[in-house]
Amino acid sequence: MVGKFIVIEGLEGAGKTTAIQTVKQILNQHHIEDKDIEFIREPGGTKVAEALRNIIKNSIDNEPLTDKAELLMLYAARIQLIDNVIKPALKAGKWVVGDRHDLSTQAYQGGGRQLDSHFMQLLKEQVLGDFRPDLTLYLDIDPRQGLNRASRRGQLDRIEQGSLDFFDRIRRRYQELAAQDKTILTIDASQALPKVTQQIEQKLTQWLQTVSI
Ligand code: T5A
Repeated sequence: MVGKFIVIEGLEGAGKTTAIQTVKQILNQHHIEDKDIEFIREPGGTKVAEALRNIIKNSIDNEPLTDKAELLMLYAARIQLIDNVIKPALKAGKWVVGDRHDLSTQAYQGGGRQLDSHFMQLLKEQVLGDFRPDLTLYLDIDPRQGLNRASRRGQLDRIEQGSLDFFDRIRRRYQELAAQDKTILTIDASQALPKVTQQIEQKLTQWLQTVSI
């Protein structure tokens, strides 16, 4: 059996955590049991990657993080996770369900931080090669609505404190990339939770019919 790598993407408060539960239920309905699914999040998912997550989200002693340092830490965390967790799981026939992956970097660091596109492309190629998710569900939401939801959860972290312009650029880049890539399916995440769940169920079920399980 060959496992597949499914990723949930979107801005803060888009509903990724909730969507992952829906994905799990749909996979279970297709006889892919919990023991055959590895749930991961980025940045994070290994001891080293979780330590980097903490620095990326909070910095240390308010030391300013440069945009390039942030980018390099994200790729360091990602390759730790890919080589130590994701690839071994896929090789063992498991399914991997991820909360964010490289599309986040393209949107946040590429679109949001406006880092040099050649440098980003080179880094991506060198670190990831041709490794990519089989399917990405992109939860599209206006950052005003998403941040409003996220702020109800408590204090906003270093990245969440970015300007609305920053988040508008991220959303635009997500939308551009989703429009160019057939493996990225867009979900309208502005709707009430039952409607969002319904869209995910429908799109994922359709996709599962196209892959051999
Ligand atoms: N980052 C990450 C980068 O900059 N580059 C990268 O390459 C990567 C990988 C990670 C941070 O790192 C950045 C992006 C992030 O800033 P994180 O905590 O993993 O941080 O991700 P967040 O997006 O911050 O996680 P959130 O919890 O904010 O977002 P979720 O998971 O999308 O939202 P969720 O499901 O927890 O929902 C938030 C609230 O909204 C409610 C939920 O009940 C919850 O209370 N909600 C809804 N309410 C009404 N209607 C709906 N449809 C709702 N859906 C959810």
